[in-house]
Amino acid sequence: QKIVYLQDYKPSDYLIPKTEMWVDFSPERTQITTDLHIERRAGVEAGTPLELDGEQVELVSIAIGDDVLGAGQYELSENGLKLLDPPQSFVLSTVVEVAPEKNKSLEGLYRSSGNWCTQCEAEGFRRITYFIDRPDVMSVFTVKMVADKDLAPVLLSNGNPMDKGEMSNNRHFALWHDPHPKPCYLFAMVAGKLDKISEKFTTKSGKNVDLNIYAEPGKAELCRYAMDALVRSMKWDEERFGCEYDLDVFNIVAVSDFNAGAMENKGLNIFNDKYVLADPATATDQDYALIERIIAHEYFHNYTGNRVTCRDWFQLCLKEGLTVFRDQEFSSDERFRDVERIDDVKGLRQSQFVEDSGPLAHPPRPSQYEQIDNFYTSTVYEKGAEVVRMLMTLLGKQTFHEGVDLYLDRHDGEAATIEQFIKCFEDVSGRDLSQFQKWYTQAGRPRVSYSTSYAAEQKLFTLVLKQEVPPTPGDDEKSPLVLPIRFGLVSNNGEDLTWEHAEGAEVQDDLIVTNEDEVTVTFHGVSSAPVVSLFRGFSAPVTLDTKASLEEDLHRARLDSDPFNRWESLQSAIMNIVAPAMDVDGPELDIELLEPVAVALSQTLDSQNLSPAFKALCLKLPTYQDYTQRLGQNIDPDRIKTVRQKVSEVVADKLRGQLVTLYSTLHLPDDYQPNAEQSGMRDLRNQALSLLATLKEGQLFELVERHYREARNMTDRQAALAIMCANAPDRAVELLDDFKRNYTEAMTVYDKWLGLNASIDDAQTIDRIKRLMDDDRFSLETPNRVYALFGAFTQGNPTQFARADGAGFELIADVILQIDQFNPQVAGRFAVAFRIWKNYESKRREAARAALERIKQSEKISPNLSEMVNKTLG
Ligand code: BAL
Ligand code: ZN
Repeated sequence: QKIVYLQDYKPSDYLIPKTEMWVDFSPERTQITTDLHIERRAGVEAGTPLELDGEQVELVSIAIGDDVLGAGQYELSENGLKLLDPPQSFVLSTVVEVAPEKNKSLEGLYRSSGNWCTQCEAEGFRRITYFIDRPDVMSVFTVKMVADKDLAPVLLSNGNPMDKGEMSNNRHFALWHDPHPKPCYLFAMVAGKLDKISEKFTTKSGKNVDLNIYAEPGKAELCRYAMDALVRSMKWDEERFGCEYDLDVFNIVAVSDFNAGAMENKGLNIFNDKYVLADPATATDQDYALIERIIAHEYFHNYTGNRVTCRDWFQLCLKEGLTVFRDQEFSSDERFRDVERIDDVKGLRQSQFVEDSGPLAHPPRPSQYEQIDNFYTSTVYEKGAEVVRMLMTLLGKQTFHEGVDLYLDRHDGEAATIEQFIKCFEDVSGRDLSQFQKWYTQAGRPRVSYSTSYAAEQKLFTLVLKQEVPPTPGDDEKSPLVLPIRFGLVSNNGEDLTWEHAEGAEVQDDLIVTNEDEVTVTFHGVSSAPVVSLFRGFSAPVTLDTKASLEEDLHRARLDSDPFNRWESLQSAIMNIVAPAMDVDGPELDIELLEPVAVALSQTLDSQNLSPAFKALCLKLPTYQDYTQRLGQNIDPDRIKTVRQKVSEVVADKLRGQLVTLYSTLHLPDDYQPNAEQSGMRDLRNQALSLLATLKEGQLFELVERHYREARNMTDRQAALAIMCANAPDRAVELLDDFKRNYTEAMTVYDKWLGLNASIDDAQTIDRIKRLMDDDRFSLETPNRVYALFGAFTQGNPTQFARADGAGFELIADVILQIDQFNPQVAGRFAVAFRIWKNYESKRREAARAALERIKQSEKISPNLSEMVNKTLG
């Protein structure tokens, strides 16, 4: 396969400042007539050929001005067309036809539930027409859409609506013009039968904007929460980042067939409908929070991504990391900041840390790729966001915002790079950020260890910090990174101790900044021996070696003023006690050691100061993935499961009275609201029940069943089902039948039912999944069905997916191969399920290898899948 290298970047020889399209939709074929106003870039030699990208489009005619080109005047291939000696400045007119009905890859122009829609990022526009399909070629688009009035009463594209009208033969048209030059990956069209809800928004400078959210007929009312989130996002972006909306309309369309979550096309966001549609009967609190966040994320791209875009796809994290950071900040401002932070870090560890520790490790800005579709990863997104957050920590909020302002101003309307982004922060702060920039270019994360000592007489506290970045595949030489370490010195009674002065590193207020392998920081004038609290708020994405004594962990867990480290220390205390027993050759779990942890948890639950949402997080004991990360190798999922079950039982037994009281006395208002406060209360109540149910007592299962039957919202109903699936598979199967009969009319709920079925940890699950694949409403062609069923299986059911007999791996290999025939993006994404295959104990390792080899040896696998499998095999 062809590898693309960052170092080979050169600007395009030709530019397309203006693009005019005429799109004629009909059920059989869609015809696209395009006028590209092309100019040779200044300084490029005459006679330089022009190469236009084009795939799976059928060329009907081609002309330069009025001259129709004959077969000898251009070269046509599977990947595009070439003009050997084009003029300096000219209009190239093409007519092409595409077949959206047959397009199951969901890239380019396709149909979803009868409606036409597009997905162009990263390289889908070339499946609509011939173009220079790269992000640094930006064009002003005007689009005329024509369709049958009954088939497609709604016709939408980017920018502002300019005209519309009737035509002969029951047809009509709409004309759209987007005044902002944009790369073609931000192009979008939607044509079809859709209902909508509308709102008005007045920007801070008084501009009126029409907001519309479109959904399939009958579903528009389910878009109310998304609309509310959109209005709040627009306001927040003005207040926090000064970004004001810049078109007359902002449209969102929810479609039911979509590979990703959503897409930030200029003025016309297209969404996977599971991130738009919600009401209390069908969506959980978590669904609502995700909708809020993704609506915000796509909207925020209007500046960070659209107004300033990426020079090339290596810079993907320039827009994604920054925009994830912005959506995380939005959620933190709208909800509980500390709880959001913990949730985000849990997510980061669950996906990015795992990616970073395996064969697919790569930097936020990679330097080579085969298929860019495979690089929409948690490293680019979530680690990219962490790097931006570190910039803010390092420079302070005000200087950081000055840097962002400068970036958005200096590069408005341009396609930028990470270097240009960083330069803006150097310019506003006067700080040299060249070493900091390595966070973008180096894969892997530092392991930080520390030791402390205290000299009472001199009142001297000494902290020795060491960082080491372990090698990642193909990259053994690592440099130390700049670490912004928020910290505190926690006294006996939990107060943060002060110091007179510090030396050995840059220390200001509660921030240590170091860029060395090893540093000794001395604090003078510390009045008593502290317990140090490092990386408060998870101020850098590192692995902190927690060789801390249990006492230190428990001290922080009870008293740290930083909620993140309070939660972190509780988790760390449990992991330190439990992880050794999970090792294949490890000791038995000593349950006595869990006693003080249970006491700390109990005190947490009793606290009057901590929020229900925070308490709920503390009740979620370390996850399967937390332990696999800790163990690193020789993983036996059955053993991890047995030990985790034991830990839950012990803790539940010790907290039994408290949990029962909590469950029965925590009352919520009758009026369901998906806000942070109510969500936290529901979460705490459900976590209490969840922990109790691990005791596997009949009476408790009765309580779970009652919770299901009396639930007045999907959050509680789904929680009850999940608890039953995890603890009593036989009873769960009965409840799932009831759930299917009574609640799964909405496909979003049907998907929950699929996922719950796939999460059951018993030997019948693989057969159950195979039966579900034959269900009338299941289809491999709809990504949401695939994510629901197989996502829940590969991520939420490790013991069955990684069965020692290899049946789970074989099932997923079969599914990936089937999907790859029509949707390589989704197939490639699913291959990440195998990314920890080398970490299993030998039997499972060999079974996973065999499944991967089978995929690799299969005939005609896509380039997407091939890249993923080859890299995973290593
Ligand atoms: N740009 C792809 C979808 C997203 O990250 O917003
Ligand atoms: Zn994004």
